Amino acid sequence: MSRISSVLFEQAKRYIPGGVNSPVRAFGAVGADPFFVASASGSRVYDVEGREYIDYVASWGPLILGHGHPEILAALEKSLRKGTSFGAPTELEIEMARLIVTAFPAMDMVRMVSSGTEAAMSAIRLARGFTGRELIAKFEGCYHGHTDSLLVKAGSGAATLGLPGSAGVPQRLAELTVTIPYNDVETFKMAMERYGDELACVILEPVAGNMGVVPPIRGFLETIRELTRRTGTLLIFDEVITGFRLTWGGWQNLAGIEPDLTCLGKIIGGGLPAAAFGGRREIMANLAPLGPVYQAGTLSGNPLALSAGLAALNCLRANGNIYESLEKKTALLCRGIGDLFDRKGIPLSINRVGSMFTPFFSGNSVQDLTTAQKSDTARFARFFREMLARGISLPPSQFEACFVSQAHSEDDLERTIDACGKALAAL
Ligand code: KE4
Repeated sequence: MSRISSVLFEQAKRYIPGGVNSPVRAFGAVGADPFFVASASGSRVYDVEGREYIDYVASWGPLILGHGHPEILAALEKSLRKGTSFGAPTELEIEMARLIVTAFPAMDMVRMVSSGTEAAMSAIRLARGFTGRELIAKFEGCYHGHTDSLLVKAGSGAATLGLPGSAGVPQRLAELTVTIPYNDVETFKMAMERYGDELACVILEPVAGNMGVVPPIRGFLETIRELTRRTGTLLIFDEVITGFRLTWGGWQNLAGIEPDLTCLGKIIGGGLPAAAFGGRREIMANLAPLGPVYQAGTLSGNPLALSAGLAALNCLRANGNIYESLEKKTALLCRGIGDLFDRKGIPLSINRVGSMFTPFFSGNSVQDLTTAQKSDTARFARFFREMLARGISLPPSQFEACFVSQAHSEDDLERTIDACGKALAAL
């Protein structure tokens, strides 16, 4: 790592726990210290010593257009001149809400918040308020932000009442969350048999990104939709990553499944803090000030964040073939990487959906958290460090998603594949 980053990291650790404002940034999972970013543009990030990296973190998903997209910067400059925050309604909020409900037919109404955590936390509270039920269900390996009810891990056995997934989460609260293995249809059916009538909601990532990329197996989402409808349990799709990542709208549009509530984030903020949750009018009408479920936020619908988000979404909408282009670029990259691993005889299982992918250091197919955790994380860490040394910035964890953006050129992809070949030779 660069000397200046080392000095900055020591300084940061004096004032900020672990030196970072979000744990994964500390590079703990890859046995290195983080580089400090000075700037970014297009597909590149630059560290404080001027080193250049081709970036596949993309701020953990938001930057589908790349860093510093000119139309987003222009929108921000224009918005800045009018002020930064008012704590009062603006026309931008109507424009964003209208765009979202048009892109997501399952949503009649939407409420803006400032993070994916807030979106999921609020959706859970709304589901509990709407149904009058307390139990909720989530899937192991899915991450929905750090709200207590969702920082819960599986108890003993499948479809059990949860255990705290973090210190500070009360056992009694964790027991209100049922946890089920992802893609495990039979266990889900058993959970619905046992708890269905008590469940306020089932929440999941329709394409998981937080155990690494894990797509739903055939029939998994359909079964969840059918059984939750039968028991009056609300289905919440957490599309914070997948919203506008894989198509205009969400995975729900491609899967033809209508959840009752949807959480959004990342891309809709264009790199600034904006997120949202929305759903059917009869459910959303329970939110304050209309109804009894309280939810609020000082910077919810912030004009700067919405200016950036709307600029990003309008770029995506105007560029009809962007998703096809991202699909092709990411497929080319993953094929190139896969071929190198095959030639080297190193076990690799790449899961890819559209422009999000994870190279699992495993010879097995990865369909859930258990199979994901069988990956050779030590070897992934060495690969991460070798790639970083060759100017490629991957997410610093085996259990995250890499993202390709519109800004990644064919040359970037070729350079990444070339760096991968050299990194493997050094492993
Ligand atoms: P935030 O509160 O971090 O904005 O969003 C939480 C969240 C909710 N739902 C999904 C599907 C998410 O992926 C996230 C956050 N994603 C992580 C990375 N996978 C954010 C990175 C971090 O924690 O620093």
